[in-house]
Amino acid sequence: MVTSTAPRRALVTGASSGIGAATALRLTSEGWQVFAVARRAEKLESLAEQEGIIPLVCDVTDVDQVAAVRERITEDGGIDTLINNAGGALGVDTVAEGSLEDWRWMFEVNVLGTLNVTQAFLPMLRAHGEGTVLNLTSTAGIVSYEGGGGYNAAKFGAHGMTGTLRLEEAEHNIRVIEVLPGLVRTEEFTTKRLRGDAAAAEKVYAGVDKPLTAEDIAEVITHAVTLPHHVNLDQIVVRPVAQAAQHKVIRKG
Ligand code: 8X3
Repeated sequence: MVTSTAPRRALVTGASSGIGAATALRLTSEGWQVFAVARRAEKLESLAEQEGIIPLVCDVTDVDQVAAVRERITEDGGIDTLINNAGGALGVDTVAEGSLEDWRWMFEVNVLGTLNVTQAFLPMLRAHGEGTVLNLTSTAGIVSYEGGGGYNAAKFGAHGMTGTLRLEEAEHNIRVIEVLPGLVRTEEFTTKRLRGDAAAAEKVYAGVDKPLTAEDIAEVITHAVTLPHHVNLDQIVVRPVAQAAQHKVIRKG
């Protein structure tokens, strides 16, 4: 049942840093109640200081842990919005040389983790009557690039799943939004992808005038999920002006 005057309530995955953390903070600043999910308890601690954020430690790929989170959130009044942000990239290897293990991890977190959390919360969102699912994919989910390898494959997978979900859930009045960021500079994404090589990570953004920030994406997400429920921004591709296309990045200096 829809109670339109009640504060909005969201679950944000991958909330311990980057886009997830920025989104949790931004939504609470707009009066939302946010359940912030991440694997790393210590990284969630600082978020928990913000009024309106309830931190929950959970690995999105673990069925039992996600079920426990759902129970906790059910007791606490449920959610109307699910933001599947958890994900990531490992490696920039060619397809010829990519590691099966890296690919498996990327499929686990980007595709199967999103599937697992979505399946757990769909009944709650259907019962609410005006549910929203927002999946953070990537421009890597619609454009292949050399070295994109497993990340391209995983994000194409998440992109495909998001489209299917939109078709299947419209009859339950669930809107499904996909946000596809391009070059976003966050504290962890590229460093993790490049296995801690900070100098190589720095080169990704070298000379780029204003790569996007986590806060930029949080603003886009907040806009999309606070529009009237019948308005569905199906797919939002967000790039910095300096990245006119995946292969065309303007660098100065
Ligand atoms: C991140 C965008 O260009 O690094 O999802 O693949 S890119």
